[in-house]
Amino acid sequence: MCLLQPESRSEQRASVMCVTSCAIGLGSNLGDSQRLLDLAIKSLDDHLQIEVIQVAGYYSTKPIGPPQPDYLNSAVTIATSLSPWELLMVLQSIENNSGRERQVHWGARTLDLDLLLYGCWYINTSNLQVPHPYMADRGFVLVPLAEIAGDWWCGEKLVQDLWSVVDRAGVKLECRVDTFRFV
Ligand code: A4P
Ligand code: MG
Repeated sequence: MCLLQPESRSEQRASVMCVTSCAIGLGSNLGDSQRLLDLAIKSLDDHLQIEVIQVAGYYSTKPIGPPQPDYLNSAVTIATSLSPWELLMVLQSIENNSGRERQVHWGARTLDLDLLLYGCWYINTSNLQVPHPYMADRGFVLVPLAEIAGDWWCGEKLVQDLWSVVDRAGVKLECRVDTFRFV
């Protein structure tokens, strides 16, 4: 799979010397969720300080939280020279561009982008906690993430070890993203 097209993009990124590998979780259960996930991944990759490395399959998942439609969830790994807080702002701006409204906690949404892992960093600030505080308990996060980052550390455990014990019921592969669907 090749997400990057023109060579000039690599050249533009050549000046980026200090990069960190990160994992982002994606979720959507309002609107055309498949297209919204495609667009979000493209928006990430279009950012000059972010390179999308791997894209997991898209999974339909049963909602956790108030009654609402099923979700489409996925995960990507990226390399970035942004700080965690700069990256969070980019994620929130992509969410906002999708028409995301924040009315109900854990309620239905066009797009949710969570910073799951930022290298091996532990972050516990008022607006950002990494590793994402609930990821170890969520099949909808760990099933796609284990596909592309099973050997990454999440705290003191490997992602694949968290995956092996999490409840994976209700998480069903919808499609693989072998060729990126540029929109
Ligand atoms: N924030 C803190 N740490 C992070 C982080 N690591 N990544 C803060 C992203 N944001 C982080 O998020 C609220 C605040 O969390 C942000 O302002 C940010 O400063 P939000 O996206 O505005 O609200 P939210 O998503 O409703 O809350 P929260 O607690 O992030 O919920 P989650 O954990 O994202 O869960 N069921 C299924 N099947 N699939 C899903 O994808 N998602 C949720 C939302 C619930 N149920 C789901 C799914
Ligand atoms: Mg969120």
